[in-house]
Order: sequence, then structure tokens, then C-alpha cells
Amino acid sequence: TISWIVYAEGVPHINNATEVSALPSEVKFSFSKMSEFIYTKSAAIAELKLKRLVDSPEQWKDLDMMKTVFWKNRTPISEYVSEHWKEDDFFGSQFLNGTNPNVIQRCATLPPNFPVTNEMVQPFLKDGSSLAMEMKKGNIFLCDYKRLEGVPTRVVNGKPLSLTAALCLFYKNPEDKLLPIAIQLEQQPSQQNPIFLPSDSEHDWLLAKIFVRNADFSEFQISYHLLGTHLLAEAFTMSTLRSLPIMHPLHKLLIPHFRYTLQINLLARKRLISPDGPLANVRTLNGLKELLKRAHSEITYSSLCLPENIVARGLESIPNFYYREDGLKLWNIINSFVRKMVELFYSSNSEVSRDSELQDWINEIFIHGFLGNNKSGIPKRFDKVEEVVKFITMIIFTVSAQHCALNMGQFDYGGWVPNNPLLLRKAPPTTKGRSSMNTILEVLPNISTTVNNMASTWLLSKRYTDTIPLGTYPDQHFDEAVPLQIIKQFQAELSYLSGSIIKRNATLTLPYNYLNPAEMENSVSI
Ligand SMILES: *[C@@H]1O[C@H](CO)[C@@H](O)[C@H](O)[C@H]1NC(C)=O
Ligand SMILES: *[C@@H]1O[C@H](CO)[C@@H](O)[C@H](O)[C@H]1NC(C)=O
Ligand SMILES: *[C@@H]1O[C@H](CO)[C@@H](O)[C@H](O)[C@H]1NC(C)=O
Ligand SMILES: *[C@@H]1O[C@H](CO)[C@@H](O)[C@H](O)[C@H]1NC(C)=O
Ligand SMILES: CC(=O)N[C@H]1CO[C@H](CO)[C@@H](O)[C@@H]1O
Ligand SMILES: [Fe+2]
Repeated sequence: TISWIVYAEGVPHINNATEVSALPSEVKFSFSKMSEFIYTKSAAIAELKLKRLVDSPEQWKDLDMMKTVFWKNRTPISEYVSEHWKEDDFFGSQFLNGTNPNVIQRCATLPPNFPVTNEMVQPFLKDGSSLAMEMKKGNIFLCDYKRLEGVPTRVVNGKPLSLTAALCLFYKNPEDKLLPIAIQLEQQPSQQNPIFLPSDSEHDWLLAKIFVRNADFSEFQISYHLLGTHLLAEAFTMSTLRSLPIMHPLHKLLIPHFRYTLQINLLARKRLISPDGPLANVRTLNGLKELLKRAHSEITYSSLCLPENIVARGLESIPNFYYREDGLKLWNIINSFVRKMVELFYSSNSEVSRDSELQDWINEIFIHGFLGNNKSGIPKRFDKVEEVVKFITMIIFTVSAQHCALNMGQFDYGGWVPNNPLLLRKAPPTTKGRSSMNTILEVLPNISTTVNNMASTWLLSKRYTDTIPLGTYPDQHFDEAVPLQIIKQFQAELSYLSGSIIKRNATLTLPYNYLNPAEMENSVSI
């Protein structure tokens, strides 16, 4: 057996193995050869031919110099990013179509600490319109990074690195572009915390956007990727191993969706979020754990269910939002598959109520994954078939689709580091009109950090050679005709969706392929 241990206060419990060899044989898969390099930065640095630069404490002389390094390792999308990262409509589109579609929400009233006035932003709105009118029409959106406020960061040269709890306001214009129209870099409004506008000097505005991207990167990597997919997946895996016997039909249904998860999380804890790993080194391990704790206290069952998540954020109708469009289709396909399977296992609600192994399982998830937090809305027990269907849908969606949406584009959007800086070396500007290109180079990571940043995003978006795409079950846990037929139908629907995503991709300047089922794995495995 395997035991739960506490990883950090306020964070899902994890498994007690300290080495891959200690994992239960059922989930101890033999890694392919390449896996030895998983999360091993030195390997990535060698592969990207960055060795020469990795220890350089120097600042970049100009962005062209950075580009020559980046150029050798670009992908079509990261190349596009390196050319368009300064443009407002590209900047805006990333909060919907990039790797972190999780933060943005419709804004019906401004937060009281973000005193944007109509005078400030009217010039950027449609002629004759006003901020109030556009809010009423549902065309104003907000990213608020308040959760980052006061998260401890690493001290460099006697000063803690900054991690700005920024606010960014967006306008969906009549051409359906999403444009940033106001940015405040700290939560408390004051003279020293001006609201930046697109009409400010080019470098002031670009600098403000860089700080927003940095805040977004922290939330993305820690709250949504690490916590929202990897650590939750570990809790689901652990509960399944501990509470559902191998012959339990839900064990058979779920276990392929946990392939590699415990292994990869173990490696992540050793290599990525170790005290000197790239993810801890900006915020320190304490800062990282503090952010995990804050984010975890706000996770709800509803926020993990995409249809409810989209409605809660008011994003039902914003156009060209591919994460929503593909994600809802995938949710429905997974849901209909899970429903057929679960209805096969349980023919009545009372069978659900009476299944004590199932009750232990969900209770274990509630206690160890969600720390018994009643406010999370995570069920403590199941009394209806429907409740089981929804929960299993959420699990499979989270470990396959949601993880892929977040994981797969990391190098595309983060390989060009100015677009996704892991850290910034200077505090945010407190006045307007004082920045130049040199200020931007002083703020951006030094050569060593940049190169490490590129290597980390490269590692994180790597693919295995032995991937198992969503809906394929080579281990054949089921052998009866009916479940096999249900699986076949699931595969057919996934394949149809994949075809339509590929067709759409061909018509887009910037394809959105991160929810293409053919590219997606069954489990969190990288
Ligand atoms: C994990 O817990 C199990 C069960 O309590 C125990 O047998 C095993 O030795 C523990 N493993 C480690 C590495 O502590
Ligand atoms: C810059 O480069 C060196 C590595 O040579 C590193 O130790 C230093 O902390 C870096 N980061 C900052 C923010 O100066
Ligand atoms: C999303 O990306 C597509 C393709 O690049 C683009 O046409 C669309 O405008 C983007 N959506 C928004 C709201 O920016
Ligand atoms: C959750 O609610 C139950 C009663 O429904 C209560 O006994 C328990 O103390 C609550 N837990 C927390 C952490 O508030
Ligand atoms: C990511 C992706 O699928 N990209 C493809 C989108 O479509 C173009 C044109 O068909 C292909 O060249 C890309 O490889
Ligand atoms: Fe991942």
C-alpha cells in the first residue's frame, strides 16, 4: 500500500514514496528511455545548445541578441509570438487562446481598488461609447492577480524580487479583438501606482504589459498547472489506489487516466519545485507553497467543471474563444462516455448509496485532496448515479483536456521569454514617462535566467515517444462487448472532434491545437 503525507499546509496531500521504485507496481510504469531527461534542465540546455550562456549574469544588450539565441529553437507559434508580443491585440488574445485561459472574467463593476475612469479609457472605446455602456453590454473583461499580493519572493542583491499583484482591464472591440485598455501594477491605488494606458509612451505601456505577463505566468504555473492539474491528479490517483479494489469497475475505468502521474509528480518535486528548481527559485519554496495554499482554498468543484466555470466567469459568448469552444465539446464527449459506463455499473441510485468502496473513495478525495473544505462543494458521498457521472467526468477532463490545454503551449507562448518572464529583476515603475528600451532590458531576466527559462518551458512541453492518446486503452481492463462498444463510440467522437479542429486550424493565423484529442494524453504524465 501507499500512504498519504502532508506536502505543505493547505495543499492536497501527496503520496509518501520518495523514489519511483517505492511506488505500487500498478502505477509504476516503465518509463521510456527519454524519461531520464524529463525535467532535467542540463539535458535541455545541451539540447537547445545554450551551454555557453547558462551562467552569464549579464543583461541582454538588445532584444535582437536574445532573438539569435531563441531563433534556433523556435516553433511556428513561438516565432509568431516573438514578432507580435508587443501588439495589444496579440497580448489580449493570449488570455483566451493562449496557455492560461483561466484568469480572465467578464467585468460588470470595477473592483473598488482599481479606479479606472471613463476619461481614461474612452479614447480606446468605440466612438460615442463609454466605459459604463461597454460594461453593460458585456464587452469589458478583467484579469485580477490579487492572489499574488505579498507572496514571498527570493532576495537578490539585498532586495526581494517583485511579483506584482497586477490588474488588467480589457475591451472586446466591434472587430472582436480583445484589447488591454488599463493596467494597474499593484493592488492599492496611489500616486506611486499609476494606471497605465495604451496612450502612454510606448515603453511605459510595454513595461506595464510585461509585468502583467509575469503575474500571469506565476498564476498559470503554480495555481492552475501544478495545483489544478498535477496535484489534484495525484489526489485522485491515490484515492483510487487506496479505496477502489482492482476489480472495481471504476478502478478499471480510471486507472489508465493516472498513468505516469505519481512518477512525474515525484520527479517534479525533485527537479522543478525543489528549493533550487526553476519554479521555486523565484518565489522561494515558501512563496510557492503560500501561493498553492491560497489557490487551493479557492478551488471549488464548480470551478473544475468547465461548463460551470465558463458561466461563472461570464465567458459564454465572447467570440473566438477556442479553449471554451473545444473544451465544452470535449467535456460533453467525455460526459456521454462516462455516463454510459457508469450506468452500466450502477443500475439504480441505491446501488450507488450502498457501494461502500465508492463512498470511501469520494470521502478520501474530500479529506485528502480538498482537506475537508466544505466550501469547496466537493461531495463527501454519493447518493445518485448522476453525481458519480459528473465527478468522474470532471476527473477525466481535468487530467486529460485541462492538463493538455495548459501544458502543451508552454514553449509556444513562453519560449520567447519577454512574453512570459519567469521573473523580473526590478520593481514595477511608480511614475510614468521615465522608461526606455534600456529600462525594459534592465527589468527582463538576465541572460542566465532567460536561458534557463527557455529550457524549463521546453522541458515542460516535451512529449513522450510512448504517448497514449485520450480514449485509447491498450491495457484492455474491460473485455465484455458492451463496454468495448462504448469505448469505440467514445473514440469515434473524439476522432470527429479532432478532425474539425484540424480543419479549423488550417484557416487560422495562429492555430489553437491544445485541445485536439489526438494530441492529448489520457493522463497527467509530463
Ligand atoms: C509509505 O507508506 C507505506 C504504508 O504505510 C509503507 O509501507 C511504506 O514503507 C512507506 N514508504 C515510505 C517511502 O516511507
Ligand atoms: C543573473 O545571473 C546569475 C547567474 O550567473 C544569477 O546567479 C543571478 O541571480 C541572476 N539573476 C538576477 C535576478 O540577477
Ligand atoms: C483567438 O485567436 C484567433 C486566432 O489567432 C484570433 O483570430 C482571435 O481573434 C483570438 N480571439 C480573441 C478574442 O482575441
Ligand atoms: C463541514 O461540515 C460538517 C457538517 O456538515 C462539520 O461537521 C465540519 O466540521 C465542517 N468542516 C469544516 C472544515 O468546516
Ligand atoms: C499546430 C498545428 O496543427 N498546426 C498546423 C495547422 O495547419 C497548418 C496548415 O494546414 C499546418 O501547417 C500546421 O502544422
Ligand atoms: Fe504538466
